[in-house]
Amino acid sequence: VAFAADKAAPTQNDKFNALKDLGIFTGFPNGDAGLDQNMTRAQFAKVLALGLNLDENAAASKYSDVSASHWAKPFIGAVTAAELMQGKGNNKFDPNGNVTIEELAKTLVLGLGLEEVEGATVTGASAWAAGYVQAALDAKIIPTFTNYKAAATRGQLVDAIYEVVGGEVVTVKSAVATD
Ligand code: 6LA
Repeated sequence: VAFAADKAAPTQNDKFNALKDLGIFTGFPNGDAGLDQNMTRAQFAKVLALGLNLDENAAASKYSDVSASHWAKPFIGAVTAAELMQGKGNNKFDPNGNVTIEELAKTLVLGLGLEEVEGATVTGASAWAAGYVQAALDAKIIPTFTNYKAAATRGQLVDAIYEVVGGEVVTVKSAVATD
Protein backbone atom coordinates (compact mmCIF):
# COMPACT_ATOMS: atom_id res chain seq x y z
CA VAL A 1 0.00 0.00 0.00
CA ALA A 2 1.43 3.37 -0.97
CA PHE A 3 1.08 6.17 1.52
CA ALA A 4 0.71 9.76 0.40
CA ALA A 5 3.70 11.92 1.24
CA ASP A 6 3.18 14.23 4.22
CA LYS A 7 1.64 17.52 3.16
CA ALA A 8 4.18 20.33 3.29
CA ALA A 9 3.67 22.77 6.16
CA PRO A 10 1.94 25.94 4.96
CA THR A 11 4.20 28.95 4.42
CA GLN A 12 3.32 32.38 5.80
CA ASN A 13 2.12 33.25 2.30
CA ASP A 14 -0.14 30.19 2.22
CA LYS A 15 -1.56 31.16 5.62
CA PHE A 16 -2.01 34.77 4.49
CA ASN A 17 -3.89 33.61 1.39
CA ALA A 18 -6.11 31.32 3.48
CA LEU A 19 -6.93 34.18 5.85
CA LYS A 20 -7.47 36.48 2.87
CA ASP A 21 -9.97 33.99 1.43
CA LEU A 22 -11.83 34.17 4.74
CA GLY A 23 -11.91 37.98 4.51
CA ILE A 24 -9.76 38.33 7.65
CA PHE A 25 -6.73 39.91 5.95
CA THR A 26 -6.84 41.93 2.74
CA GLY A 27 -3.29 42.90 1.91
CA PHE A 28 -2.17 45.94 -0.01
CA PRO A 29 -3.60 47.27 -3.28
CA ASN A 30 -0.57 45.97 -5.21
CA GLY A 31 -1.40 42.47 -3.98
CA ASP A 32 1.53 42.37 -1.57
CA ALA A 33 0.93 40.66 1.78
CA GLY A 34 3.42 42.99 3.49
CA LEU A 35 4.58 40.19 5.78
CA ASP A 36 7.67 42.11 6.93
CA GLN A 37 5.71 45.22 7.86
CA ASN A 38 4.16 46.16 11.20
CA MET A 39 0.48 46.49 11.97
CA THR A 40 -1.32 49.09 14.05
CA ARG A 41 -3.38 48.16 17.09
CA ALA A 42 -6.51 49.33 15.26
CA GLN A 43 -5.75 47.04 12.31
CA PHE A 44 -4.98 44.21 14.69
CA ALA A 45 -8.27 44.70 16.55
CA LYS A 46 -10.10 44.32 13.25
CA VAL A 47 -8.20 41.18 12.26
CA LEU A 48 -8.72 39.67 15.71
CA ALA A 49 -12.45 40.46 15.73
CA LEU A 50 -12.88 38.96 12.26
CA GLY A 51 -10.69 35.95 13.11
CA LEU A 52 -12.75 35.15 16.18
CA ASN A 53 -16.02 35.99 14.47
CA LEU A 54 -16.94 38.61 17.07
CA ASP A 55 -19.90 40.91 16.60
CA GLU A 56 -19.02 44.51 15.84
CA ASN A 57 -19.67 46.67 18.91
CA ALA A 58 -18.89 50.36 18.54
CA ALA A 59 -20.67 51.19 21.79
CA ALA A 60 -18.19 49.12 23.80
CA SER A 61 -15.31 51.33 22.62
CA LYS A 62 -15.22 54.23 25.07
CA TYR A 63 -11.56 55.18 24.64
CA SER A 64 -10.84 58.90 24.42
CA ASP A 65 -8.42 58.41 21.51
CA VAL A 66 -10.86 56.42 19.33
CA SER A 67 -13.25 58.91 17.73
CA ALA A 68 -16.89 58.13 17.00
CA SER A 69 -16.07 58.03 13.29
CA HIS A 70 -12.90 55.94 13.56
CA TRP A 71 -13.10 53.14 10.98
CA ALA A 72 -11.98 50.53 13.54
CA LYS A 73 -14.24 51.58 16.43
CA PRO A 74 -16.71 48.67 15.95
CA PHE A 75 -13.81 46.21 16.04
CA ILE A 76 -12.02 47.87 18.95
CA GLY A 77 -15.33 47.70 20.81
CA ALA A 78 -15.74 44.05 19.83
CA VAL A 79 -12.36 42.99 21.24
CA THR A 80 -12.95 45.13 24.33
CA ALA A 81 -16.38 43.58 24.99
CA ALA A 82 -14.84 40.13 24.52
CA GLU A 83 -12.20 41.12 27.13
CA LEU A 84 -9.33 40.42 24.75
CA MET A 85 -8.02 44.01 24.73
CA GLN A 86 -8.48 46.73 27.31
CA GLY A 87 -6.21 49.50 26.07
CA LYS A 88 -3.13 50.99 27.68
CA GLY A 89 -4.77 52.61 30.70
CA ASN A 90 -6.00 56.18 31.25
CA ASN A 91 -8.84 55.43 28.86
CA LYS A 92 -6.43 55.24 25.89
CA PHE A 93 -6.37 52.52 23.25
CA ASP A 94 -3.49 53.90 21.14
CA PRO A 95 -5.06 52.84 17.83
CA ASN A 96 -2.09 54.06 15.76
CA GLY A 97 0.59 52.38 17.86
CA ASN A 98 2.25 49.25 16.51
CA VAL A 99 0.97 46.01 18.03
CA THR A 100 3.80 44.35 19.93
CA ILE A 101 4.69 40.70 20.33
CA GLU A 102 3.64 40.74 24.01
CA GLU A 103 0.30 42.36 23.14
CA LEU A 104 -0.19 39.64 20.56
CA ALA A 105 0.71 37.01 23.18
CA LYS A 106 -1.90 38.38 25.59
CA THR A 107 -4.71 38.40 23.05
CA LEU A 108 -3.83 34.89 21.83
CA VAL A 109 -3.78 33.46 25.33
CA LEU A 110 -7.12 35.06 26.18
CA GLY A 111 -8.62 34.25 22.77
CA LEU A 112 -7.70 30.60 23.10
CA GLY A 113 -9.02 30.42 26.68
CA LEU A 114 -5.58 29.64 28.13
CA GLU A 115 -4.52 30.60 31.66
CA GLU A 116 -1.99 33.36 32.35
CA VAL A 117 1.03 31.93 34.25
CA GLU A 118 0.81 33.70 37.62
CA GLY A 119 4.07 35.12 38.93
CA ALA A 120 6.00 34.51 35.72
CA THR A 121 8.97 36.70 34.89
CA VAL A 122 10.17 36.65 31.30
CA THR A 123 13.33 38.39 30.10
CA GLY A 124 12.44 40.97 27.49
CA ALA A 125 8.75 41.21 28.45
CA SER A 126 6.89 43.93 30.39
CA ALA A 127 5.74 43.02 33.90
CA TRP A 128 2.06 43.11 32.88
CA ALA A 129 2.74 40.77 29.96
CA ALA A 130 5.04 38.14 31.50
CA GLY A 131 2.27 35.73 32.50
CA TYR A 132 0.72 35.86 29.04
CA VAL A 133 4.06 35.51 27.25
CA GLN A 134 4.97 32.51 29.43
CA ALA A 135 1.59 30.90 28.73
CA ALA A 136 2.00 31.50 25.00
CA LEU A 137 5.52 30.03 25.09
CA ASP A 138 4.32 27.00 27.07
CA ALA A 139 1.55 26.41 24.53
CA LYS A 140 4.08 26.87 21.70
CA ILE A 141 1.90 29.47 20.01
CA ILE A 142 4.79 31.94 19.83
CA PRO A 143 8.53 31.24 19.50
CA THR A 144 11.12 32.65 21.91
CA PHE A 145 12.13 36.27 21.31
CA THR A 146 14.77 38.42 22.99
CA ASN A 147 12.46 41.45 23.05
CA TYR A 148 8.73 40.90 23.42
CA LYS A 149 8.15 44.66 23.51
CA ALA A 150 9.14 44.92 19.85
CA ALA A 151 6.55 45.53 17.16
CA ALA A 152 5.21 42.30 15.70
CA THR A 153 5.44 41.81 11.95
CA ARG A 154 2.40 41.09 9.85
CA GLY A 155 3.98 37.70 9.14
CA GLN A 156 4.04 36.88 12.86
CA LEU A 157 0.46 38.07 13.15
CA VAL A 158 -0.53 35.88 10.21
CA ASP A 159 1.05 32.84 11.90
CA ALA A 160 -0.73 33.61 15.16
CA ILE A 161 -4.17 34.40 13.73
CA TYR A 162 -3.95 31.28 11.56
CA GLU A 163 -3.49 29.23 14.72
CA VAL A 164 -6.41 30.96 16.44
CA VAL A 165 -8.73 30.56 13.47
CA GLY A 166 -7.56 26.96 13.14
CA GLY A 167 -9.38 26.55 9.86
CA GLU A 168 -12.63 26.19 11.81
CA VAL A 169 -14.17 29.52 10.97
CA VAL A 170 -16.75 28.83 8.33
CA THR A 171 -18.50 32.16 8.36
CA VAL A 172 -17.11 35.63 8.66
CA LYS A 173 -19.79 37.94 9.94
CA SER A 174 -18.35 41.25 8.97
CA ALA A 175 -17.16 43.13 5.96
CA VAL A 176 -13.77 42.42 4.42
CA ALA A 177 -10.91 43.79 6.50
CA THR A 178 -9.09 46.85 5.23
CA ASP A 179 -5.79 45.36 6.26
C1 6LA B 1 -4.64 48.79 31.14
C2 6LA B 1 -3.46 47.88 31.10
O1 6LA B 1 -2.98 47.45 32.14
N1 6LA B 1 -3.00 47.56 29.89
C3 6LA B 1 -1.83 46.73 29.69
C4 6LA B 1 -2.20 45.50 28.84
O2 6LA B 1 -3.27 44.79 29.43
C5 6LA B 1 -2.60 45.93 27.44
O3 6LA B 1 -2.78 44.77 26.60
C6 6LA B 1 -3.15 45.10 25.25
C7 6LA B 1 -3.12 43.85 24.40
C8 6LA B 1 -4.60 45.66 25.31
O4 6LA B 1 -5.39 45.05 26.05
O5 6LA B 1 -4.92 46.65 24.65
O6 6LA B 1 -2.23 46.04 24.66
C9 6LA B 1 -1.85 47.20 25.46
C10 6LA B 1 -1.46 46.76 26.85
O7 6LA B 1 -1.21 47.90 27.70
C11 6LA B 1 -0.75 47.52 28.99
O8 6LA B 1 -0.46 48.67 29.76
C12 6LA B 1 0.62 49.43 29.24
